[in-house]
Amino acid sequence: MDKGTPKAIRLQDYRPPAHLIDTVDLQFELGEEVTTVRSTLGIRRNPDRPDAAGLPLTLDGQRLDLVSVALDGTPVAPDRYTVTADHLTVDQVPECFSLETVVRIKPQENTALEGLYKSSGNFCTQCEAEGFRKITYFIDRPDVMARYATTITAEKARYPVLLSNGNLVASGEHEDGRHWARWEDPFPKPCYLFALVAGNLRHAEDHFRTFSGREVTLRIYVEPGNEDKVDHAMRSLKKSMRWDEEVYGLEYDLDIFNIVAVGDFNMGAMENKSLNVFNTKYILAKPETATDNDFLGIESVVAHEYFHNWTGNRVTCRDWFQLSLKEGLTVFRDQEFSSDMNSRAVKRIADVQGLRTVQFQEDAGAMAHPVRPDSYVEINNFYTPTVYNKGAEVIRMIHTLLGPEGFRKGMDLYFQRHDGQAVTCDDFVAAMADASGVDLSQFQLWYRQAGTPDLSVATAYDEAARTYRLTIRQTVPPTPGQPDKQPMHIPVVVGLLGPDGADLPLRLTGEAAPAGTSRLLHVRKAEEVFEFVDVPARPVPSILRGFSAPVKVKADVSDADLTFLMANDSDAFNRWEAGQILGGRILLGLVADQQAGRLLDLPQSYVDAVGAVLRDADADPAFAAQALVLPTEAYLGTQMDVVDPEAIHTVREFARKTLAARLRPDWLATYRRHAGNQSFSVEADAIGRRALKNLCLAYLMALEDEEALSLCLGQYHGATAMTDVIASLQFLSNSNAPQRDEVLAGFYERWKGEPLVVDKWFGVQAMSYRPDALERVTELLKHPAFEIRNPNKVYALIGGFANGNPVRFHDATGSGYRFLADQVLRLDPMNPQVAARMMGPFSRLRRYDAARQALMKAQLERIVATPGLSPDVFEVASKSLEAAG
Ligand code: B3K
Ligand code: ZN
Repeated sequence: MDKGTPKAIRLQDYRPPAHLIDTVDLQFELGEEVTTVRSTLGIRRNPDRPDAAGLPLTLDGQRLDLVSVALDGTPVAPDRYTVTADHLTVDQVPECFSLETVVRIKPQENTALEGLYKSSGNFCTQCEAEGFRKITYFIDRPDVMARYATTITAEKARYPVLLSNGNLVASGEHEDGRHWARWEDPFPKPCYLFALVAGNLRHAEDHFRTFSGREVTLRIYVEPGNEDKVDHAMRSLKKSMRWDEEVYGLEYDLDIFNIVAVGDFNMGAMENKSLNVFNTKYILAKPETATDNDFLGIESVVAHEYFHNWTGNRVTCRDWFQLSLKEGLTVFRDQEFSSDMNSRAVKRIADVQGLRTVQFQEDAGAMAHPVRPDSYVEINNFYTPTVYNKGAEVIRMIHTLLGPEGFRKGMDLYFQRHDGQAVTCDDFVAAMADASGVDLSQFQLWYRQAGTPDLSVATAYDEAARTYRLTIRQTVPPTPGQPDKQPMHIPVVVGLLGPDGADLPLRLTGEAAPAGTSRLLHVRKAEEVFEFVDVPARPVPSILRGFSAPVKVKADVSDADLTFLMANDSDAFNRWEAGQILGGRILLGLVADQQAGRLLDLPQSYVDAVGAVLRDADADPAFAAQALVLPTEAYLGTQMDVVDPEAIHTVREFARKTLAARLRPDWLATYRRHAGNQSFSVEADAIGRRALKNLCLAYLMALEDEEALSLCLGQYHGATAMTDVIASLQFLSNSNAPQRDEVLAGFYERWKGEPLVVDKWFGVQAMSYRPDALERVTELLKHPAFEIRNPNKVYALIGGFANGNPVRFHDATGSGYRFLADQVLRLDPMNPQVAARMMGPFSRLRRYDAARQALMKAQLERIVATPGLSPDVFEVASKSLEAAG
């Protein structure tokens, strides 16, 4: 680091701000060389900080060229203020005053995509978390909430559209070809929700009538040429607005809601008040260019950002440690919305798979942190699966503990108490507890303790006494900075299946009568025993139904019982889960065989169990498509003490080929049944059929025989929906088919005008498990379509290889590690956020063998020794090295 080691910020050091800002008047002069920002702030001393009298005013500001400072209309003498790289400090300020600053910035040189920057020639902003300080001097923290008025002036020909938060209150033209627009946002907001867009954009318009009868204008702005790809996003927006009214009684609060899609964006999207800015990936879609997953992703991200209007904007975070207050809650809300719009079981399975592969890995690595972290160096490093997805699981557990009505009461109370405020996770939990009367005191450990709890379940049936006993033990593993953990309050939903496969009525010792067939058990102590009475025969236990807590379970359930659950469990999630546990057990057994040099053999009983699911697939194709996927390589890795990427890959491919060969007629028949020409729709059923069909093709292509190849090529050339095209392209890209190179080249020629489709092309090649993958990725870095400044390209090619191709990335020579470190160092000076996000695999080095650890460590040492490193990359690299010991 050039400025010394960056300092950690700690939750325990939180203090309310010394000054508050009530009003903000911004005037932007957007220019090609220089943009001028004039800001007038209405400031007063914070009454909650009586000690602040006499303290100077400290404003945050970075990379700003300060032109002037005036206090209550009078220029401030130079000896009364100080400017450093990060702050503007003004001495001897009165209790209440206005401060006017003028700064110059250069958005066209901003490659970090934080603050005000340009994308495809258009101006746009990204302020969360701390980007506003790169636009103007301000108290850049979320507990400073102000009313904003924004005037934008720019050349009309280049920037016909001028947008900001709130309502357009005036606009006009100058004689020199410039025009202006003034926007006012009536709702006080933290500066991270500020947004500005100026550019040459087209829009689609629609309307929504809220339940109180207000007519809201909805607009989605895109670059010219993309107008034909916004229908799905618009439909998703209207559905989200209706859903939030119906489920939570929450209504939209302004007369206009704008979305702008930009091609260069660090994340998925941003919930700026009434002016959401989106990555094009989460707006643009038509069947020819977008896959089913893209369509589902758009629906959920549009909903997520819309839902933030209440959970995030109306009630916001006191400080960035509370990020999960808005993110965990809003992810939970978008998950529930998607479940209501599509298949609930399939959505739950997909979410749990994501949690287990990505979040569980994070929890086991150097960057492990609680849902509410207690310290950070760079807040941008904490927009993590833990804060978002484990955070959503924490909310889901509260929902389980309170029940749907109790949860709704809690939400109502939360808004009643905190509308317009910046609050903490404790405030949220208090509203939930107070509204429902449920004691959540021990539960709050979920916000404070990092690491994935381990549950072990032992079962015992007493035939004579007709009792069935579950003994559940919990341990929470140590994580960096948290060596010792306390037992958590874990909601474990269970059912018991009788010999006929039906759920048994459940009565616990001491209860007068059975209560339901799915029971919530509260595990609070390190060990708990639950005894069910009146159990007529040895039951098969269905444990953690619906994945009722984000934990790892080890239960003494036999393979035969798992096969029984796969066929009979009334809980769809656990029907899928049983298959995953069984598949995982078998594959991990084979990994041990492979490591010991023993011959691999897949048990016929397992082939039969998979065959049974396959033959029943038409009953619920979407579910079957999930149930027939073998546990992923990443997931298998999380189940091992020392991850062996090569053995895992070899074994999983062996199992895929064996299942493909032994069940070939069934894969083929199922493929054929679903491959017929149906008209395209994104209804859950149609998506499910395509998923099942493509899964069958994946198995058939594992064999790479003539017939499979011809089916695959036939689908590639004949399909119109991108889902089908890209699936066949992926199988071909993994194959040794002679047509492979020609097909890949042809795909690029066909789609080179569509950047989002080109990203898929990069991704497919980056994730190819052919031995030449890294060579190909290295070549593609030089491809004319690859653009290192565009995050989507980086995520597709570099991220696709580092995260989506474990066997090639973890190549024993260390070539993958060297490659990744090179790219991180190349990215860091341009875009630290993206560079740091690429470091994930290094933060998990402890999970690998000594040789790989040493190779990764060497790359990390090279990274930290690089002068001028960003705090973003420095934090991940140094924490990873620390954990490596
Ligand atoms: N709140 C934004 C994420 C901002 C990330 C800043 N590094 C998107 C979202 O979660 O909705
Ligand atoms: Zn969010």
